[in-house]
Amino acid sequence: MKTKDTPEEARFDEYNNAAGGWGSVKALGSILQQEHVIASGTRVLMKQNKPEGFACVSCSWAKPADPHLFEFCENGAKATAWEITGKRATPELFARHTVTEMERWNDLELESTGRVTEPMKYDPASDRYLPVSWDEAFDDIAARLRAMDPKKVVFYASGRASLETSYMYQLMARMYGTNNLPDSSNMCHESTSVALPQTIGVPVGTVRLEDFKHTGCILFFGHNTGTNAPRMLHPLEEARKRGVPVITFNPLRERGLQRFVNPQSPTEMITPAHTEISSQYVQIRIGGDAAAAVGMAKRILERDDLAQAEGRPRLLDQAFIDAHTSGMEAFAEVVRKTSWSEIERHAGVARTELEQAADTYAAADSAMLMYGMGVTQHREAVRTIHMLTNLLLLRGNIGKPGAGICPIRGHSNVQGQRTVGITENPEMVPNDKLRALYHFEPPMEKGLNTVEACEKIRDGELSAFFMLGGNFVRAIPDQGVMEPAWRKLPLTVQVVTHLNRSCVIHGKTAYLLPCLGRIEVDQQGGGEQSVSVEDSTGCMHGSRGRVKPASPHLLSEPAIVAALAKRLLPAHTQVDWDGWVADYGRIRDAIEATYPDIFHDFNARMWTPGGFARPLAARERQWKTPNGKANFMVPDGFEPDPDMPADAPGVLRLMTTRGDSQFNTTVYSLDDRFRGVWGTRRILLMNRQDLRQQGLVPGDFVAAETVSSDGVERRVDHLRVEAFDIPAGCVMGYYPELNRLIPLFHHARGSKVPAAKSIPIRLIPEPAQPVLA
Ligand SMILES: Nc1nc2c(c(=O)[nH]1)N[C@H]1C(S)=C(S)[C@@H](COP(=O)(O)OP(=O)(O)OC[C@H]3O[C@@H](n4cnc5c(=O)[nH]c(N)nc54)[C@H](O)[C@@H]3O)O[C@H]1N2
Ligand SMILES: Nc1nc2c(c(=O)[nH]1)N[C@H]1C(S)=C(S)[C@@H](COP(=O)(O)OP(=O)(O)OC[C@H]3O[C@@H](n4cnc5c(=O)[nH]c(N)nc54)[C@H](O)[C@@H]3O)O[C@H]1N2
Ligand SMILES: [Mo]
Repeated sequence: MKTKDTPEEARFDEYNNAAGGWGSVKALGSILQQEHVIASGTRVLMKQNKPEGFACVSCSWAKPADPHLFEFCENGAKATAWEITGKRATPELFARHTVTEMERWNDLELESTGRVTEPMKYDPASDRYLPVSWDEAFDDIAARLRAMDPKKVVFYASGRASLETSYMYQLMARMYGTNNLPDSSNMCHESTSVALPQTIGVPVGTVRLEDFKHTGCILFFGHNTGTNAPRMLHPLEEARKRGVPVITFNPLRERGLQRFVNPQSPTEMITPAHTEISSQYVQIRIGGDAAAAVGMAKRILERDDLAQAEGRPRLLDQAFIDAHTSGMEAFAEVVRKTSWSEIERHAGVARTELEQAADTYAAADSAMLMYGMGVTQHREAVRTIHMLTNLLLLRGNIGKPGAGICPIRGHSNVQGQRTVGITENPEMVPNDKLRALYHFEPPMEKGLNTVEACEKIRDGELSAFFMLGGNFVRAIPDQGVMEPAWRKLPLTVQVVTHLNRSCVIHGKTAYLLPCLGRIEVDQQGGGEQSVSVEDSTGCMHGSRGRVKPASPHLLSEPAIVAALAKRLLPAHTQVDWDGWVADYGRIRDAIEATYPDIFHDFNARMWTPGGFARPLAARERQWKTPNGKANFMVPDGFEPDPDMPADAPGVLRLMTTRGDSQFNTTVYSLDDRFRGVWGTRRILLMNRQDLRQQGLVPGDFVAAETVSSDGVERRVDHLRVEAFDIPAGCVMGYYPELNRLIPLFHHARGSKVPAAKSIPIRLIPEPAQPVLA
């Protein structure tokens, strides 16, 4: 496999096949081979997302009660192969390479070393990680943490760890004395967690899998489903086959949202048949979603006025609006006053396209709205989610079958981690319950979220950073500023499966604590243990590991948290950490005692086929907002980046997204099959007209430089430009390679999610290299 990224040798083609189909079967075979796990991998995959099996470690999409024989997708299978890989990052590997040497490896090269097998501690004298015993590691980490001010210690979680681990982790942090519990959600769907409680009174989506069977229309904003939640193509395909329109809003014509060949359907596999996933594709400009939603609302209001005047049935669900909502008149007034030319300018599409979308939407008795990072990772993401919700409220599309809002979450348990208390916000924590159950005073001061933690690290104000999974240093913005600051942290501790950039850019004292993955058998004193996760639709699932652990030295995540907690918190003996680890059922009892509404009869219900659903007030049309109503929100403008407008001459708007062969910072290969990019990630995909205006031709090399006012140079050199079907002024490139272009202050108003989808950049052509004979 090619691991060195040499864009000169890359290939580009128009990938003409549909998502799924034989292409995905072939890609699956090659990853099993690459990770040396063909036979075992195939057996293991049959247990993926099955009742009594394990919950996929890739995306968080719902797991149906009646799973397909292959209830996994190509990318879920890749994530499985990556976890059960035959490759090992052993102490011998660490002995062969200094950390400075490993710093020069790219993300793919680092993680391709395989599973970390033993706990390791950084040794400054030899510039190497050396093996350390678990006891020594825990004793030293606990002693160091005890000597620190808890307010200067951060406990990050990346979204994969189970409900059981996450509950223990937040409890340990709070007993220690801090709410510094940021998680990957701070870079992901935090905009949702801020916007939805204001509008409909719940922090999560309201759609369940069964709604796909009843819906009359699906609106799809800013998500690359074929790559990032491929199993969702199944319910989408079923809805399309019933004739349900799917209207997609995306600057890129993503392959999976156009055509899908079901790899599980024999007839589709042998004939060129496929399902057209999108009935209308609105190729919106980056950041144009709020304007598009307002345009659709404008059309609906105009047609509703006419219908009223002519005595025909209304388009608005006035009964719902009257009984359940507040703020409709103020919203309607702004919409009426907003001109079509302003809407067209911001959305970047013609009025007729938005009118067509609005008419289709208004013709359906029920509609669902799904969205991903194309919506949440913008300066004005919260405003956009407000506008999308308004669109649903106009027609009563919350709290009835086949309707609702569906933020498509990222990591396989990121929503669940929030549910059991991983949050920096003490207002979201059942502090009374914690007090009563564990007899301690939980900290009430707001903790640090991701951006705030970065600011403190940059300013040299933190003492330690503990990472429960993830690759924080690589996932955050502004590496040019953050990496040097990171190295000054007195202590970094990482619970990991694979070597990544955060292991080689480390604090002064640094530990790697290798853990079991979810797919591995977890044997404890009380026998084989299982864990649980929450999916994107608020359903909880049990998950049991199936594979022999990658190394006999690994500890489970609950065991790691317990071992540290016992040493860190000697005074709090009320928690039977050892008993919890011996039998995870007892951790679930504790979760149930803390959150009885959601988790009653947790142990009995965790294997319910399709999961058990958490109660969602908005689904019942109960609004847990301050005024007890669902709230229409009034837009305060449409400019996606008020303080960094990308309309100046020569300035382009860059989105940083995932390719088809990665899970976040874990890069499986250098190809992005659906976009026809082979063998490089050092690339910018551009509109032809922009290329011409910049005096560039496809295949040229440029440096990208961020346009910002703070005087800091942010630049990535040697990127190849290629022509692509993307709106003028917009550019696509890959995360995490381009993260150093995002200024830390460039984040969503209200939620502080880094605005990874809209970075104003300028291109600087590289002088052509003389060809040597
Ligand atoms: N295989 C795989 N699965 C994954 C992941 C992975 O890396 N690999 N990551 C997981 C995680 S943590 C997450 S959060 C999700 C991420 O899944 P996505 O939400 O799909 O995230 P991205 O890959 O960043 O793609 C963003 C999409 O939004 C579009 N977009 C960009 N800007 C705009 C805009 O302004 N408006 C609109 N309407 N669209 C826009 C892009 O063209 C792209 O289609 O996937 C999860 N699942
Ligand atoms: N520019 C840009 N930046 C982004 C984004 C973007 O779209 N564009 N997306 C943002 C989003 S949505 C997210 S969620 C973040 C992701 O940020 P993170 O969640 O911090 O990063 P990941 O890449 O998912 O973490 C990968 C690492 O997790 C570890 N790991 C894997 N499995 C396990 C396990 O079972 N247990 C433990 N303990 N560790 C494990 C492995 O060592 C692996 O190297 O990135 C954000 N950053
Ligand atoms: Mo995410």
